[in-house]
Amino acid sequence: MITMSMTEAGDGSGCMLESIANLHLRMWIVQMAAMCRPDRVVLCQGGAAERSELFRQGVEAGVFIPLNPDKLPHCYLHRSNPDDVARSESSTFICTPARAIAGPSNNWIESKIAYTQLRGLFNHCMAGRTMYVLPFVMGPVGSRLSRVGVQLTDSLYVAASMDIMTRMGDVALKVLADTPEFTRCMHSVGDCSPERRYICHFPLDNTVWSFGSGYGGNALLGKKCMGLRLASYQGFQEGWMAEHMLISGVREPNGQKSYITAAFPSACGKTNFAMLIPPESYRQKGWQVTTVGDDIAWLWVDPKSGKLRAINPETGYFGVLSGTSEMTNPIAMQTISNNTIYTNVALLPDGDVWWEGKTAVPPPTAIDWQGNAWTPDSGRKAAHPNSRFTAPMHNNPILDPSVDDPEGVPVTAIIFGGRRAATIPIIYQTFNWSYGVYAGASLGSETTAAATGKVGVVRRDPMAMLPFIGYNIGDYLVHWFRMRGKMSDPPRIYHVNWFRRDERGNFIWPGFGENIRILEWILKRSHGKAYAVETLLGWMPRPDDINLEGLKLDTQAFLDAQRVDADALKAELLAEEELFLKLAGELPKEMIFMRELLISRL
Ligand code: GTP
Ligand code: SPV
Ligand code: MN
Repeated sequence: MITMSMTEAGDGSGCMLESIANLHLRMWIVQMAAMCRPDRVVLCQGGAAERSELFRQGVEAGVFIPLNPDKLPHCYLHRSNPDDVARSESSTFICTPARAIAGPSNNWIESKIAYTQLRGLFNHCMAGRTMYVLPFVMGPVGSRLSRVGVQLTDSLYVAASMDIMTRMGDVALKVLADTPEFTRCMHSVGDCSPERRYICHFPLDNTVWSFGSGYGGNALLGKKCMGLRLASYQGFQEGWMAEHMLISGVREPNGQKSYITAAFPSACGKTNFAMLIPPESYRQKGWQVTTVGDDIAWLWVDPKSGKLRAINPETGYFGVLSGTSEMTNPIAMQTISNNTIYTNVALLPDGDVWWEGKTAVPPPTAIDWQGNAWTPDSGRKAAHPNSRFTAPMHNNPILDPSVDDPEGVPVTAIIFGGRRAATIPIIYQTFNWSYGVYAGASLGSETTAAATGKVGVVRRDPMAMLPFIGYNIGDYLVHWFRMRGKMSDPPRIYHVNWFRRDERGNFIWPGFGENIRILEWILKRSHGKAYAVETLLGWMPRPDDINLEGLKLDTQAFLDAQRVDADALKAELLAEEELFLKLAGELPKEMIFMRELLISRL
């Protein structure tokens, strides 16, 4: 960590800048500092000593509350501004010279106008504050897809979080060398007011300017902004893909190891699926799941093998706490046992933390996520429903050994899934790549607390990417269809729904670790070793093809959960119009063909 005081030197000639060899970066920092006028500029170089120092400063500033060092070593609580607890999709913009590049699914501002407005907001916004310079690499060092970003921010919380989530510090300056090719990520929390919040992406300039929020996806600019919105546009231009997908490894009892990716919308189960612990009976047989990533996959086709390969560009998890427990996700519980930031959870008298779902019995007293005294009968939640952890992936006891491999992992199957109380079965396989892309593109899911707005409304969320496609959604879908042409052995594509409910409103499928039973069929199908029956929607397992042994769910109940009601499916096809109409002229013709085929089967 190198600090430069701007109040004394002020001419930008301090020792901090001299330690940055890259002149493009130096010049950019000087320009941005001249606009924001911080009192100090601090270059983060990475490493354990610097991490301790960031937290020490954060505790001093009241940004972090240290937690019980015996129960949760090196863990901290952060309380965000109560108006700043989730991604703000209405404040998120794609800024390009012409509306057509952003397409019909994004908020758009003409780029020159956006820069002008933003300069007004950023002007002198860091007076009295420190500007942290955070160079980072997304992706394993040496990978063909890895890229460097540099975030400037006035938030200590963001600096400490980026240190966990990315390969941050000197390593990035080394990879950058003297090229001008890095993503310029400009960030200030401003005054955190939602009216003055703008998360603006400039795909043509490889730039993000984010103002007015300190929350995860709005503020950790390597993640959704660079890792998905800008990367998806770069992938479109360069022939690869950036997707909202987990990546995991599965070893079968015969020793065969395969990798799968899965796209579920925000707060629909990616982290849980990526950290899946199979039930005892499966573990005894030798089933084992390992985590490569839990949120973002960058994918390309290896020209030699014709296979799709994936890397996880991140090094940490920004995961949902609500509902996370020793019962549902013991791997996450272990991962967050040390060196973790807890955001918007309840604080217990002994310096431990709590959130709804952590234990069946709530604690008798706590301080809630906003800092007020709380008891179980105070009539409100102790933790925010979108309370989150920021934890290093190397804490994960089932981390896949290839996470740092620049060559990534080969992908055998792609799974799409949403949160659907009705209509959609637990599992089906799509007939081919094109129909699989159609199934992903027409994915519907109930909205969650991960984004501000109403919760529980079904919306179309193509590939779980609706909020994250950084360019025209029509081009994005065409890109998906075209990727097939590069592959000689494409992954098989499946659709799952862990969230179907019975007439009493209970989840039918037990979910979590038991999802391995579905994964077993998926892998067998992908390797040509399992049967299926053809249905309207796709291929489905016969009742005997899914192992239900040891579950409360019997064969009939499973069949009920798999049932596709023709009327409900017709209504579903109508609901898809929401997306189709919006897309209008941009809709790829393959989408129309696939939909017509489905209608004719109906
Ligand atoms: P983001 O980080 O927002 O992208 O979310 P995510 O997709 O990683 O979702 P996550 O795994 O954090 O799960 C979100 C919520 O869904 C949690 O409350 C989980 O407990 C719940 N959940 C996850 N998997 C299952 C499942 O198989 N069945 C049921 N019923 N709930 C699940
Ligand atoms: C999501 O909302 O999909 C998340 C959390 O993973 S955030 O980083 O805020 O995007
Ligand atoms: Mn996510």
